[in-house]
Amino acid sequence: MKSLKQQDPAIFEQLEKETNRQNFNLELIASENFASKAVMQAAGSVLTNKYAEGYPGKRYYGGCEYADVVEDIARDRAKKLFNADWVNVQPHSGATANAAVYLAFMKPGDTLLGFDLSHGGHLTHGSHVNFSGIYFKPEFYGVEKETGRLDYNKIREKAKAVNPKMISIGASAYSRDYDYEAFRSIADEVGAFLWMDMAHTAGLIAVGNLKNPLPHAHVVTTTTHKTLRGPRGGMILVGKDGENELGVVAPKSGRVKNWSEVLDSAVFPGTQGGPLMHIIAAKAVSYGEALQEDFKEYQTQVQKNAKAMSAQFVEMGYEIVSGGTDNHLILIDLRNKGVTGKIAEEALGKAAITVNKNMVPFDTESPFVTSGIRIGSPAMTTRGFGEAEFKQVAKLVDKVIQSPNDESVHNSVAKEVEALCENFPLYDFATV
Ligand code: DSN
Repeated sequence: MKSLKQQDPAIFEQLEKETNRQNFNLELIASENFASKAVMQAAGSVLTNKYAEGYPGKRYYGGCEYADVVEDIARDRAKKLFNADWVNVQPHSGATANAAVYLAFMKPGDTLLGFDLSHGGHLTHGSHVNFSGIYFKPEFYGVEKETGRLDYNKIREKAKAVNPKMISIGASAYSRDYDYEAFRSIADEVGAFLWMDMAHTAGLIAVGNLKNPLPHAHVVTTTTHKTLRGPRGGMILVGKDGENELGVVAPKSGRVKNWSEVLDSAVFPGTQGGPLMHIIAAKAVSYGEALQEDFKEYQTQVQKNAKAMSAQFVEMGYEIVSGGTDNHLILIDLRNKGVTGKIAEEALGKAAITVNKNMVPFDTESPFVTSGIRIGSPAMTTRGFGEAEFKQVAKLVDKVIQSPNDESVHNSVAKEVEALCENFPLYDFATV
């Protein structure tokens, strides 16, 4: 068989360019990371050819004996990582994991109470442009203007006022940990399902550096490629399986179903067909990596780096939403610097620094412009950056933000970025 380079030089060329971009840019997007070669080898393996609809031991196709072992290993490792009774590793992404949760627990028109997207929440938690806001009735809680943090008394009041069927926790731009016990008591008070989407912080939770939501939430979803550093994908977990006390019943018999039964059937056949077995293999590899000692060291460094960068920005007069960070990201309100998120993102891109523009709470700009940028430490920590490098990163970002239209600044910062990246080599291949 021909190699990719021989078969399709046009695509291979772009992959080589992308490798070069990843090697020589400062990757500061909080939701991105660099997967290991072993994870990528599994993702690029022969399992891409295999249909395996169903679950281990109960498939709709022959020839699944090796796929079964792979999926069982992935499930067992994930259970161990998060102290879960049950997991489903088949969701193709975080959004499809979340779709399965809606199918399991909500009927069209039911009310969801979620973290406001414009305050740091997520598209699939009730945004009006997403199925979650189209088929269900979204209500939102958000952070306080003065503190940039959640106020649990206000969330309780809101829940009592709107009587949601489900309450969601989890965000893409919230730098603080959550009080899951408070959320659970709110959910119990109004008789709602409690769902935590830990996509951003799963890696930090796995090693015990942030609180584990599994003992408190009825269901937990995650992506696998952010702080968890696996392949692009999703997963659903349940802390304690058994009969669901909120009474989801089997359609024909009327029997109360276990949490695992409700969710397994919501993934397949509810929202997905054949699982991506090559990605499940890669998930298994990444969970194996996450169970090693050095993953705890990595996550601890991710947090130290985010804190060091945050402190450096504060020293330079930047406003960090909520004043700092407990996790892997910071959200910077740029209004006192006189640039929008859009201008900052574009100027930083010209200087080989990749960030994303982001709404800040109570933003006056549109989502296409925004007043902020979100910066994360997971990817560059994987490359070996420590606190000293992250302080330097903050200074480079500042140089560009001070002169967003100055090409000579873009070029000189890009040179500094290149030198920094050369000291922390990443990939020496475009394909595995
Ligand atoms: N789009 C992801 C992020 O950047 O946070 C969340 O799905």
